[in-house]
Amino acid sequence: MIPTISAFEHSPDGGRGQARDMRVRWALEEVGQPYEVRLVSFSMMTEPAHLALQTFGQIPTYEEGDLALFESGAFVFHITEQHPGLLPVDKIIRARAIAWMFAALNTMEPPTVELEMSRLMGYDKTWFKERQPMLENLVCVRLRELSNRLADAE
Ligand SMILES: N[C@@H](CCC(=O)N[C@@H](CS)C(=O)NCC(=O)O)C(=O)O
Repeated sequence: MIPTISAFEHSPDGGRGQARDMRVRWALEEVGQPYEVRLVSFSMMTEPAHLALQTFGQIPTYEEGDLALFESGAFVFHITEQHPGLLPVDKIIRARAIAWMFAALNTMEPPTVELEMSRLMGYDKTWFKERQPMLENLVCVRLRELSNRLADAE
């Protein structure tokens, strides 16, 4: 069954189809699974047909036969369960790999998205100059912690 994902027709940064759908495309391509992409406009994202697939009116969405999912992390996890090779088989190592998936989504992504959204949407606001260094610092702290962990693991 060929899955279909949705992506931005035009993203706020002027891109096309290159937002949180990227991680899903990456996982599908790693396992050699062909897929289709439905590009949606911001107005299409508010329509009932899209809201039935994504409660919050966002992209990406994932459809595969009778299965419709939202949350890109859930798509990637689903893909790992359908195809060997992305997650380790050993239970302990697999659990650790899943913890890193959550770390990417819950710990690394929020500050980086916050920083980028502030740059995109807040550059003309009065708070921008004060807030930006705080957001940059938080991203740097997280990246340093990650880099230290990787260095320890080598
Ligand atoms: N946690 C969701 C986040 C989805 C999300 O924030 N999508 C963005 C594009 S990457 C979006 O649709 N933004 C438009 C909006 O929120 O109205 C996921 O990972 O799927």
